[in-house]
Amino acid sequence: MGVTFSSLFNSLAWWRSGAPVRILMLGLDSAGKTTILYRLQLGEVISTIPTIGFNVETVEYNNIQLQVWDLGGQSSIRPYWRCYYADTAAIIYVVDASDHQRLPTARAELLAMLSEEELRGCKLLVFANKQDLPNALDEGQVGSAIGLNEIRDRQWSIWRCSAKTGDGLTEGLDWCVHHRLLTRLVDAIRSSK
Ligand SMILES: Nc1nc2c(ncn2[C@@H]2O[C@H](COP(=O)(O)OP(=O)(O)OP(=O)(O)O)[C@@H](O)[C@H]2O)c(=O)[nH]1
Ligand SMILES: [Mg+2]
Repeated sequence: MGVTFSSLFNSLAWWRSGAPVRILMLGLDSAGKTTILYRLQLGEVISTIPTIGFNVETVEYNNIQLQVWDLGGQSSIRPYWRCYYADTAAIIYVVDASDHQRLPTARAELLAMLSEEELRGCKLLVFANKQDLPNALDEGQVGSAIGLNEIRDRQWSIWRCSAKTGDGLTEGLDWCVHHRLLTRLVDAIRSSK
């Protein structure tokens, strides 16, 4: 079928090369993005203030360098998200699963973002965060509320998590990282035909 070992090898070599994978973390203000970022990087919960601008950190995960950009989610800052879209491998969209009232806003912002040309085909990982709170909706309920089932033009997945306890975060990242590797391999196979 014309697949060369060298193309597969090159793909794996790229994966192992240490070149960071650029990931954007977006979501409404107070969804828990900065808490997740530092929980992933430091393994602990830090006390946060609303992000004005962005935080960027390199998170090493399974020997892979993820360059995670955590953008402020306040409504006045959201128009600037698009300045960061170029060269994004994956989006992590964080939703406060206990904030039922703002789910329609979370949905509108997500769908607006996904319609941007620069993010075409970009994988989408959604975290239904704050599962430690008693009124948190589960991942199925959050997914329906933000319209995930209507998304047909990209791979997506939703995971329930709590940045406070750490539950669910690595499962979500696993999905992201494995799909990235699979995509690279499929691209390598296609280009070798
Ligand atoms: N109970 C609970 N609280 C959380 C969780 N994750 C974040 N928080 C709290 O939610 C508040 C907002 O968290 P941030 O991480 O600052 O939210 P953000 O999405 O970065 O907000 P912006 O920077 O304004 O966009 C903080 O008080 C966090 O401690 C969680 O999983 N459970
Ligand atoms: Mg923040």
